Amino acid sequence: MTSKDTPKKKSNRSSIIIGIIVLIIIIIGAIAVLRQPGATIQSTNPTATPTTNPSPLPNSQIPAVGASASSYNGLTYSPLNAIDGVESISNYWGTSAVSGLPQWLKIDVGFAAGINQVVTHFYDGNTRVYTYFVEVSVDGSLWTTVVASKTGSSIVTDTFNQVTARFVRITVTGNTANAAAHIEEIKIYQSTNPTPTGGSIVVSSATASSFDSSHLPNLAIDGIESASNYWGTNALLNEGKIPQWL
Ligand SMILES: [Ca+2]
Repeated sequence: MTSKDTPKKKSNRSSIIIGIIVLIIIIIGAIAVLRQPGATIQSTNPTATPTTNPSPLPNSQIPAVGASASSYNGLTYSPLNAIDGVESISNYWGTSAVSGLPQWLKIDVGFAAGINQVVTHFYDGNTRVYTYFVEVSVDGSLWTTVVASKTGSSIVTDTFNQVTARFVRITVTGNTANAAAHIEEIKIYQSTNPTPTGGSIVVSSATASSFDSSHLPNLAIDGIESASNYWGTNALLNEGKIPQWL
């Protein structure tokens, strides 16, 4: 005779089966939760920390020690207003429209400095476009153009190859509002990231046995190669005859 399970054995087996089913449901439920889009799953491959290229250092400003101009419309619009650090439509160098254009503003930084950038804040109380060019000079008499004639409004940044100069002169030749020049502030900078090329080295000054007043020694190292920009001696003077050294 086949023995039949007692009711107690049946009950135990049912409990085990129910327990297994509940466990399976719990496991399936857990997997379903982990597969939800919002579930947090620890990555075994964390994203690498992004690296950024270091930004180049900003150019450093060379303080101006003096300013003069071809003209100005009374002391209220003195050239010194362009270097007083105040950038405001009520504080600027300004000429009279009666005087017309062109008009220039000359900035003196006090020594022959390396200059590679000029930032000009033109009067911008209303819409207007100025036409201008920028020159530099070591001695205030011989000028070299570093920014050819162009147009600009409000704040304009002009960057060029670094040159040695003491003076910066900006000449305003046009203004779409009236025939006058107005500059709230002008700032002069030198590069803090010199990039010599071709294996050359940067030299900061030059001296010579003698020189003509228009052809100073520093003109031989200012980076400008031009028939009007050179060190030269005066052959008409005994001290200027060869031999000469630089
Ligand atoms: Ca000012």
